[in-house]
Amino acid sequence: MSRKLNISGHMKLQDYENYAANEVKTKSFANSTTLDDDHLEEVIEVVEGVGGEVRGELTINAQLLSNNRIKVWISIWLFEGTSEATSDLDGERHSNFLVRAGQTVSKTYMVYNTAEGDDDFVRVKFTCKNLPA
Ligand SMILES: [Ca+2]
Ligand SMILES: [Ca+2]
Ligand SMILES: [Ca+2]
Repeated sequence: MSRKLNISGHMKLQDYENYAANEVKTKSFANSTTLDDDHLEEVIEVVEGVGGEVRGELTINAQLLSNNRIKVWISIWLFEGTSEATSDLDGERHSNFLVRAGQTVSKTYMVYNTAEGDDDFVRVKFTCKNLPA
């Protein structure tokens, strides 16, 4: 059992500002790997900061299952505080989905600053392809 997994997308971050323009940044990511019995699982981590106050962290975990299916788990965390290195977690999202053999699945996830209710956000858009190896 062997499949090729292509993942590509981007993370868009916004640092909301009261009296100035909001600060935004986009970080792209792409990963191509072969999943097989020796390499059943692939982990992608993306970390980016914006505006001196906001940091987005993304983890994608993809695992090869029976019948050439690939299960994808995604976690997104939004930190906001007095620096981009803050440990103040203000929003998070966790989800998972299945990509069957030959399928292409596109997803968009929004994470807002739910702790403080302002317009900071981390938006992750990406596409997963489960291809023959
Ligand atoms: Ca701000
Ligand atoms: Ca700022
Ligand atoms: Ca905060």
